[in-house]
Amino acid sequence: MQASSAAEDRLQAVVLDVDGTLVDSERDGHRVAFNRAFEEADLPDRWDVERYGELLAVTGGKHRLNAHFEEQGMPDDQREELASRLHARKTELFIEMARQGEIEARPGVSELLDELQDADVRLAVATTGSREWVEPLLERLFGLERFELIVGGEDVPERKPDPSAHRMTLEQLDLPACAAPAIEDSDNGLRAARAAGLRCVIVVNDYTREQDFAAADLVLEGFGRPDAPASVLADPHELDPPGRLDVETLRRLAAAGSSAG
Ligand code: XBP
Ligand code: MG
Repeated sequence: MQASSAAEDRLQAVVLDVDGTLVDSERDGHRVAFNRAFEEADLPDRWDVERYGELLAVTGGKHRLNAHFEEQGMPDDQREELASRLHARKTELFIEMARQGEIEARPGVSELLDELQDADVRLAVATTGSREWVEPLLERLFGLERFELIVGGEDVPERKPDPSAHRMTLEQLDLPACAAPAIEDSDNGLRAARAAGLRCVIVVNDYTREQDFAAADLVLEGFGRPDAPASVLADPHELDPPGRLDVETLRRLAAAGSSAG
């Protein structure tokens, strides 16, 4: 076995986002479930792909509903109640979709998680989504036991871009930020991770491709697979990933993180 270098030893955990990162869940998952909840409640509202993209600036499903109804001028107490009710139903519908296999892992994610586990890198999740659906989804796609820790939207006082979820994750892992880079898909996720001091890899998706990722440590088009390499969109530390996000690249990032602060 190859002896590990000091730089390699610095990567101890990876802090993973769920929505948009491990799974492409927004457009064909949450959006669809929100629309079904509107329909069941006999409401005329429907979120098309573009409208939902605008609303993604608001993190957290209940807050997204509230923002939408606020735009319509609905009184506070009425929209709070409606948003809570619809969000609860949307969550049930999304769990059904997850259990039926309608929400898929992004290509290359399972391979990366396997590789991280084989390398004894700890896996943690820091998400703005509710653990109520996150857990059944992760169970179905990857097996829940892989993840040492899941910090969900209900566990923190503020949602991303606030750094609470990443801070809590680091505290519970009991690791310095340089040992645990984050993987995110959006500017909100990037801001949250960086504000908590974590290095951050961005894997873009159709909703986030045009966002500002100037503060990211690596920006990739996808996770990549040996037979389907992903383009590198930005690589300020010259990590030079081999067409996919792999453990070696994350090790180099952790080493770059500790020297660059
Ligand atoms: C994800 C979210 C979530 C989901 C829906 O943001 O904002 O709200 O859209 O989940 P991130 P809930 O990927 O940055 O964590 O309805 O459970 O909130
Ligand atoms: Mg996300």
